[in-house]
Amino acid sequence: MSTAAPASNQLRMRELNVSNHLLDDRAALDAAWERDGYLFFRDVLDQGAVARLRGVYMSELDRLGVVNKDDPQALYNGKSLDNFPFRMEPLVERDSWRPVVSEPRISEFFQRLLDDQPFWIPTVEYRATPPTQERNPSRMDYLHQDGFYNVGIPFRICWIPLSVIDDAVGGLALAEGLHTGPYLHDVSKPPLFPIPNDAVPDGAWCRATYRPGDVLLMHINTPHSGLANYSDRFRLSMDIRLMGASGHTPIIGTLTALSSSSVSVIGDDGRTGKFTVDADTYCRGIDGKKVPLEEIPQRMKAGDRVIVAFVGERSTLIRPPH
Ligand SMILES: O=C(O)CCC(=O)C(=O)O
Ligand SMILES: [Fe+2]
Repeated sequence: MSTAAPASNQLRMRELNVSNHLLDDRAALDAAWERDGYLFFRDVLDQGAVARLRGVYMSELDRLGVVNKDDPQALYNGKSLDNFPFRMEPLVERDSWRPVVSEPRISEFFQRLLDDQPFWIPTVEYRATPPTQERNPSRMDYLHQDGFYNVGIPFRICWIPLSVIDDAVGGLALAEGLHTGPYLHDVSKPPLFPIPNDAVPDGAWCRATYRPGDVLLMHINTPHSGLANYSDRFRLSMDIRLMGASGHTPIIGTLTALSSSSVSVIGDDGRTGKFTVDADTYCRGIDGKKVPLEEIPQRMKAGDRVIVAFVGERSTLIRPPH
């Protein structure tokens, strides 16, 4: 299968706006962000740092026997994926994101962009998406707004391609300018509240051919989805969440107590907190599903790693980092 052939009509999507020329112009960056709900930059992340992260993925894929480690294309060799760790758990366990964001040139870029120290939310997905034979008309993996499942953390999604992600490989598609309205998620359909298929007008969809060094920042409420991989290679990307350290950052640390009415946490940065829990607190498991209030105490326990977002005395979100 060639990645040069048009993969699907679906991909007659508009190109993302590129914002490199706006860097260092705070007002212009803010205006583009407000208008589009994203900022896309080409070739701004240190190539060495991106290559090192890609190397971590490739070593893991090689260990799993599904690629040749030195293949710049990450071609899938067709070996069974029966035991494939679809959420790349080995990288999750090793916290593979930390060395990347600690690289001075990477950190400097985000500081320049935010005009603030970057505060990283360790909600990270390491995606090594294999090709699929399935052809479903929408080609969307899962249309969603991160904000719906992360109430009270004003983060930006930071989506980083680690390989060339063209039409065939798919990558990420987003709905431009749809971050300002009410949530598109159907609140009458617990526990995942899916967005109805027709909620996004066709003309709003945008994507690009992504390359190592590029980065896409999305507003927390920008509707988006991964696109199924119709190529013959793995699609490699990492997504992590980011905000300015001077913003209203959540507490990331260890749970010390949890009931259906309150949560206590001790943060890695030394902050502690006790917050009320109510039916609107989005307490979620790793699958994103909302846990009913009465089941909350059974789902997590003292000692678990946790992110707690809050407004005043009230917790808005309790979730495992991953
Ligand atoms: O990369 C994908 O497939 C989806 C990414 C995503 O949902 C995110 O970055 O929030
Ligand atoms: Fe997302």
